[in-house]
Amino acid sequence: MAARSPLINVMIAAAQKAARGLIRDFGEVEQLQVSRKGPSDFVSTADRKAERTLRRELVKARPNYALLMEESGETAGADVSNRWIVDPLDGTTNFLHGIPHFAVSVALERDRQLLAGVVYDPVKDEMFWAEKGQGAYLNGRRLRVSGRRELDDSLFATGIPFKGVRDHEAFLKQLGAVMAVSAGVRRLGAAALDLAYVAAGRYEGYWETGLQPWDTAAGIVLVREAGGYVTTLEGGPDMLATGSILAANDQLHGTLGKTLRAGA
Ligand code: 2AM
Ligand code: CA
Repeated sequence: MAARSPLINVMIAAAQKAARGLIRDFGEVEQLQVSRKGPSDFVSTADRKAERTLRRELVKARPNYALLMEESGETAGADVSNRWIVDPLDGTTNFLHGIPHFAVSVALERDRQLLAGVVYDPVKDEMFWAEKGQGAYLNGRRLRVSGRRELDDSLFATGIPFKGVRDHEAFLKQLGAVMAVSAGVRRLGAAALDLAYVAAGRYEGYWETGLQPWDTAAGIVLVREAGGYVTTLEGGPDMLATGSILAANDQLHGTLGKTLRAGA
């Protein structure tokens, strides 16, 4: 069993507590699917409740840290070097539709560097966690990105743009380029888990644009600590600021980037 630092223990405990509420609410969502209006108000409430739980737990453990959270935005802290970056419910559309693939994502940024990340999928009870310099883990098992080096054996994940956002034409070109040379492309709808799956060697790589910092902050630490590379689609370092992400194993990061850019 891997030794967890006090910091990781705080993050895991907070994610687990929020996830307990989400699982209860997910049971209700499955019942509400048949109503005409659907469960959307109920899901917004579940999401906000999970965020309140995370805020309470994280503030209790580290009272001075700043927070950036999906629902409530930025909260300044007396400690200017530490900031939690939190998504209480990543994969909201899945949750809303009764699809059991969503996660709680918690990252810590210190002096503007991502230091630790936890991504918890409560349905599968998969706790992904990583701390800079300490490796990435799934529950108690050390993670390593996949060793596949050929595109035609490789499975990739992405996010498909939807109504009202992003450049659909550019995405279709990227997808066309990757589907033509790979073993397949998946779209499971939770960015934090897509990154965790790259860290776990389940996918060789993942790309998406139009994301928010809380979608990717924890997952970036996971991929790096599992030996993978993370950049923007263009190969730059500003994933959180641009919302553009390209994560892959060390063998294929460059090749995936070239394939995507040639497609665009
Ligand atoms: P969410 O479930 O927390 O909204 C799906 O492609 C991924 O994009 C999910 O991780 C989703 O996070 C994220 N995403 C970011 N911005 C979004 C938006 N405006 N609408 C829907 N999904 C968004
Ligand atoms: Ca999200």
